[in-house]
Parts: sequence; structure tokens; C-alpha cells
Amino acid sequence: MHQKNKTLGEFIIENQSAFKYTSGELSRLINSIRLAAKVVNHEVNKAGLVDIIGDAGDQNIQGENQQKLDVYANLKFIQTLTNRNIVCGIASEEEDSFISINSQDENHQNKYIVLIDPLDGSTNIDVNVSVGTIFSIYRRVTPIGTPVTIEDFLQQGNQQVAAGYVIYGTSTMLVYTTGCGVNGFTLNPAIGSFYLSHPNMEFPADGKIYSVNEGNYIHFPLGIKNYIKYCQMEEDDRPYTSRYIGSLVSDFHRNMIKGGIYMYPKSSKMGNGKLRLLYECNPMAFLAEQANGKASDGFTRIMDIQPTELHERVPFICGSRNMVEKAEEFMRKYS
Ligand code: P6P
Repeated sequence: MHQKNKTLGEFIIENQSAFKYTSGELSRLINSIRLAAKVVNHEVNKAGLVDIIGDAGDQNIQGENQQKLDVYANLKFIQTLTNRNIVCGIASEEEDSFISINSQDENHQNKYIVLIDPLDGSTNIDVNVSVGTIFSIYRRVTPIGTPVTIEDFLQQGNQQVAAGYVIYGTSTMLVYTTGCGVNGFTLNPAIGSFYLSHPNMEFPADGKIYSVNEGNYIHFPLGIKNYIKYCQMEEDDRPYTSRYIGSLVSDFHRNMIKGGIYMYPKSSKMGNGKLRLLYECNPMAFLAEQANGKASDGFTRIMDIQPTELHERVPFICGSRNMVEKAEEFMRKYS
């Protein structure tokens, strides 16, 4: 069990040797994400304030042109990852195609690529609901010394070397895994350091919370409809509680702590659901499995899906293992 209250920096150094690829680069990569998270956190936390100050003109209080926060977050993560000269490629929800990084990287010598949703749930900012950044890290598969290709980004989720999220909520946390469990770090804004507050995070095998946008109910597959009715029945430990924040990171985080299931199924309106495989579902699935939870599209393990496009969407069911397996049972029975 990791000792609480150590800083993220101390934790990374102590656990660097446990990581099979360790060369310090991944540690530097996690550190660059830490820095970007603090910069974005500062901007997200004063979003309302900036709106007030923004009335004074087009400038925000740093004198920068007012930008949509997800565009701002995208820029900050890309700048930080590029300036640290650690990655050879980046893909982002905010970028149509992947970005080949060769700034100070003499002939593409860096080994890692990052896929990121810089500010998931950003529409919630206007109503002061928590949002998050989601990231996924792989080693490149094309030869070092050449520019990255789409092949480096279309790897199965089971090849991830690290994944995590930042949740900008009542407190700001960085939660990540390198394949050795899931650990959560809380930012102390007064000094700008992240402290290990949630060591070895795990999904309870069972939970009593289900998270789904029930406004889409009539469009869901029969298996999902019947699973939702199962959650609502007066029987055994049910009915469960329905909690849906509309922010994947927030619903996932609460379910991991309390136990629960999150579903964004396919529907007659969205044939493959809404969530993106590469920079939403795969990183959350890696975290879920590292926390003894489960993640599937209702039939197939998320991390075994072979991606074909950078921004492809998949149906997503994720959370407490026994709840996901019950939902999969309904999907098989009524498919
Ligand atoms: P809906 C945010 O846009 C997001 O990608 C997830 O964070 C969230 O769970 C989901 O979409 C909300 O989508 O269609 O229910 O509003």
C-alpha cells in the first residue's frame, strides 16, 4: 500500500523502477501532464470570473484573446508535451488529425505518443459542473527516427503504457495508472503540489449507482432498456440510485469510489454511441481494469477493440465488475 501524502513527484521517482519500460521518459511525461493540469485548472477555476471580467472587452485577465476553454486546454497540453521534448506524436479530440512532434526531437527519437481529450464535458463549465482531461499513452510502433504515422495511434487499448484523467471538481485530482494499479493525487492549490490522497483506488465489485442519460431510453437497444428496468426493480439490493452528471470523468470517479456502472450505449440516434474509443473509452477502460472494474461495449472488452479511425466512437459500459457483467448478460439475452 502506498503511503498517503507523498507528493506526485516523490511517488513517480519511487515507482519509476516498477515500470518495465523505465527510462525516465514516462516519468517526465507524467510530470508534463501534471504541469499542464495545473495551468488548465487555474483557467477552469476562474471561468466564471473571467466571464465577468471578459465584459471589459475581448481580452481575458492575462491579456490573451478570450478562448473557448477546451481550445485553451488543448493548446496548453500540446504546448507542454511539445516543450518537454518527450513525445513523438499527439492526437486530440480538438485536432482533426494527429500531430507529428519533431521540435527539438532530433530526428524523432522520442518513443511515446499521447492521445487526449483536453476538456471532456466542457459544456458543463457554464453551469459550474466539474469537467475533466483524459489522456492515454502508448509507445510508438513505427521505427524510431521516422515521423509517426496513423498506425502509431490506431493501437488496441491493451497496448497502453499509461492512462489517466484530471478532474477539475470541488478539488482538482490527477488519477492515473502505469499498469501497476490506480492512484489519485489531490492538488493543494495554495502551493501547487499534488499529494497522494487516494492510493490503490479500486471499484467495489458491486455498486448501487447507475449512470446513463435516460432521456435516450426509447432509442436504446432492448438489452439496455431491460437492464435499466432491472436497476429500478424493488428486488434484492435494488432499486439502485440513478446519478448522471453528464461528465464522464465525474461519473467514473464517483462510481470508482462508491461502486457503480456508467453506460453510454449505442442508440437509434447514435449507431456507435457518443464516446470516442481512443481518447475516452480506452484510457477509462485501462483505469477501470487496473481498479478491478470492467469496461466493454456490451459484448467485447473495450481494450481488445481494433481501432480503424482516429475519432471513432464505441458503445461504452464501464464500472463495478459484477454490474458490468450483469449488463452484458442482458445485452446477450436481448440482442
Ligand atoms: P449526453 C461530455 O460531452 C461527454 O463526452 C461525457 O463526458 C458525458 O458523459 C457525455 O458526453 C454526456 O453526453 O449526450 O448524455 O449529454
